[in-house]
Amino acid sequence: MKTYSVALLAVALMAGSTAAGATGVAARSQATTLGTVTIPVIASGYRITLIFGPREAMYTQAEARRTHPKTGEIMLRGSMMMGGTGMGMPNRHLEVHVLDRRTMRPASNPMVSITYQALSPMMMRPVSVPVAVMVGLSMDMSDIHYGNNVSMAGGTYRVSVHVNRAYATYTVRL
Ligand SMILES: [Cu+2]
Repeated sequence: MKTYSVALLAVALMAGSTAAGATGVAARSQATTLGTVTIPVIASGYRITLIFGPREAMYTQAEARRTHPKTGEIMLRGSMMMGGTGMGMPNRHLEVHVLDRRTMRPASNPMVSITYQALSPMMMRPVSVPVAVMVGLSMDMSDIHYGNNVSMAGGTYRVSVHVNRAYATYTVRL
């Protein structure tokens, strides 16, 4: 995804840990404009950046070779969320970039899982995001990231990201 605006006004960080021994970090975006949100946090040797933007077209490598799209993203693994019973059409793109904090280069082959949960206007159960591995069209491998299109109405959400044994929790107002 190309990020056109960083609309984050405030980020608060706090450290945490789980009984399992993973270490985590929480971040909060307090207000946003223009619908693009970028929140980086440092957790256990990783820089884990959550980005929300508008829905993206996502192509397999074969589709991209065949149709030469001009915008969107290439999927290296996984598949695009199409929406379906009980969940509206995807309206946003949720992606997570994972850098090795020491080298600030993409972590190699991290295990990434992502869930989100609406907190308001109505509390909902956590939903897990089918994680695809993507690179923006015309971007190089430094853009590699994890996530999918999602259907998320306006509201406040908690997004939890696990990267190997590290985790980060984000509170986002969309
Ligand atoms: Cu993406």
